[in-house]
This record gives sequence, structure tokens and C-alpha cells, in this order.
Amino acid sequence: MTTTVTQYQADFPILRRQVHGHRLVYLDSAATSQKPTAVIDAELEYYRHSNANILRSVHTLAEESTEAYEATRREVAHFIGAPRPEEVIFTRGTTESLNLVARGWGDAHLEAGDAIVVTVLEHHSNLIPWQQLARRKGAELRYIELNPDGTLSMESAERVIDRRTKIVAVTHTSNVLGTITPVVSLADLVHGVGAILVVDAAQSVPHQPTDVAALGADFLAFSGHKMYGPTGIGVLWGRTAHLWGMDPVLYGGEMIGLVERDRATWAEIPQRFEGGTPNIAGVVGLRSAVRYLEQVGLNQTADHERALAEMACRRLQNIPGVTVYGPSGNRGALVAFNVDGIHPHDLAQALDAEGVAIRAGHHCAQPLMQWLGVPATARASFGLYNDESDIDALAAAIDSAQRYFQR
Ligand code: 7TS
Repeated sequence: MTTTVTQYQADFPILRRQVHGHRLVYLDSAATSQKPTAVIDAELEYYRHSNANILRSVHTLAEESTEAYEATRREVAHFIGAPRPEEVIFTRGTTESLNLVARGWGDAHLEAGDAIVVTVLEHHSNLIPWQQLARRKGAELRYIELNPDGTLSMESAERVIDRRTKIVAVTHTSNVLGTITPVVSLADLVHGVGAILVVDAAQSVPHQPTDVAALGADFLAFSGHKMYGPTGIGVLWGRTAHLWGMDPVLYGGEMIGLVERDRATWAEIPQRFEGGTPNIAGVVGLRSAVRYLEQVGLNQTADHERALAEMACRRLQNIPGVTVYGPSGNRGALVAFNVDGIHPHDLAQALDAEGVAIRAGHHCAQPLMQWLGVPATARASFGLYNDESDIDALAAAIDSAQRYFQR
């Protein structure tokens, strides 16, 4: 991929800008990826040419708009290996998708004394909805612990997943440690006790091929904006039987069957979960992002980004005073680290002055920070447009920050 990566860089106009007089080195794709021209143009073209509300009018624009919206559902289903398009629900993003499962499925199926299982790795989006569900229902929230290298402990999983467990919610790839969790093995364990498996795929869908059938998940959530698509659009995939057993969460237009003065019935899936006018332009942009990723090839980006992450780990580990967190082998497209004597926020600011954009903070994973025993870390994360020169720039900027802060 390194030979063609320059070609992909040209697809992202923002990469041509300068920051503080330097070439932009964008290493914050785990927060949000940059957008290729194709995605930007698709949204513009939609507003210029086809804009109309969906599912309600019969004029030409409305039909074009509805067709684009529903065609995206079919393409997204194909993209993640979902057997039926109606299993794809459009949401604002991963956060809304996970809240929808907690409210829609959790409220309908959990009772006092049941258990919900999460892991120490979780982003707050895949933790707080379950904490709140546990509080509403009088259920117990349990944690799968980590091995010292930040991988998931299957022994711990076997201990905490039992007959009382109704939901196991786990990230596919940690947004801090890069840990890739053994979803397929977990699925066997979870289904063995009659529970459901919810997968937070925000950091995996953009970086590797996804096949919901092969994963064995019951629900899977991801965001468009981390996979080169627009902000404000995401997906919840769920098995048909689970979706039929779920209550709507947003009540209003287009999610109903028949409405009388005192009662209403619900539309079929997926419309019952998409009340109100959705983010149609976002859906159109998402379609373009899916097509872009399919054209580039997810196996190819996965190999490229894995090589970059490994290279970054090695380079950072060799800088005296730098601690790298997370597993040494199989990991996602990111690396979290700290530099002795420099607060990660100060480091991020020093790097920004050199045009290098990283994230610093708790990464919305405070229980994981507590496990690491640090208040915050720095994090460099990669997209298909990054290459070795970006890692050189990162290492050089860390070196000059060390000299500045330690003089
Ligand atoms: N789950 C994981 C694993 C994430 O990394 C994120 C966002 C979310 C859920 C929430 O996604 P959203 O699109 O609904 O906001 N993670 C990050 C991050 O690591 N830095 O900024 C956002």
C-alpha cells in the first residue's frame, strides 16, 4: 500500500493545508477521520440536486431522496455482511446506537438481579448506557478484567458471564490500547448462557473488513465519521429477531403504524427506530464513504495501518522516557503513550506547533485510565492516508518537545 498511499492522500483535500507553517500531519483519525473529496461532493451534490424529505411525498425529488437513503441501507448491509437491509438502523453515531440498544432492548428484557457484563476497555459510550440500565433495573454491572499487557482475560470472561447474564457489551478495538478483543470466542460464551452480545465497532469497522455473521454479534454499532464519512450519521445493526423484540425509543413521525387518540402501533423495522426526519445528507455521504473504502479495499488498509501501528510502537519504544501502552502484537491503528515529565496536554500542544495533530486526555475511558494508573495519555492514531513520513514527523516532534521541556 505504501506505493499507492500518496494517491489516497490526494483524495483528502484537508491534507494539503498547513498548520503553524508546517505540513499537517494528521494523527487523530480515531477521534474523527478526514473526508475524501468523493464524500464531500456527495453531500453537496445531494443538497444541490436531490434534496427532499424521504418516505412521505411522491414527487421526483422525494423519490430520488428516498431511493438514495434506502439504497445506502442495502449497501451498508452488504458492507458489514448483514443478511437483511432492514437490520441496518441509521442513528447519529455509535453513542446513539448503543443507547438505543440499552433503552430499546435492555428496558424490555432486563429484570432486577440480572447481570450486564462490560470490559475495563470500554469507551464511556459503551459503559454509561449500561451503568444507567443497571441502575434503572436493579441489575448488576460486572467487568471482564484485562491481562497485564492490556488484552482481554478470557478466564475473567468465563468467571463473570453466567446464567444471570443478559447482556455482554464489548468493544471490538480499544480506542486507547488498540487491543482487538476475541469477539468470536466471546460470542460462544455469551450465547451459551442465553445472553446477547453487543459489539462497539467504532474503531474496527473503519480499519478492517467486518462480517457480522462471522463475528456472532447480536448488535453492532459504528459511526460514519470515523470511516471517512460525515459526522452525525452512524449505524446500529441488530439481528431481525432482536429488533422485533425491541421497543421504539424516539416517538414521532414516520415510526408509527396506526395512531388513534389514546394509542398507537409501530411501523415495521427499521422505520420504528428512525422517528423524525433523519440525516439524509449524512446517509448519502456515508454511502460514498462505504464505496470509497470498498474501492480502496479494507484488507489493504488493514495491512497498511497495522504495519504503521507496529512501526510507530517500535519507534516510540526506542525513545528514552517514552512509555507505550497496550499489546505488543495484534493491535488496532493507534498507539497511546506518555513521555516522562511532560503532561500529555502539553505534549499535544507542543506537537501541534509542529503541525502534528494527536489527541491527549482520558479518551473517554476513565476506568481504563484507572487501570493504567495514569490520569491521561497521548495518542497517535492512523488512517489510510498516513505513511512512514508521518511517524518520522511524530518522533521528531517528540524529540524537540523533550528538549524544550527538559532543558
Ligand atoms: N466507542 C469507541 C470505541 C470510540 O472510540 C468512540 C469514539 C465511541 C464509541 C463514540 O463514538 P461517537 O461517534 O458516538 O462519538 N472515540 C473517540 C476517541 O477515541 N477520540 O474521540 C472520540
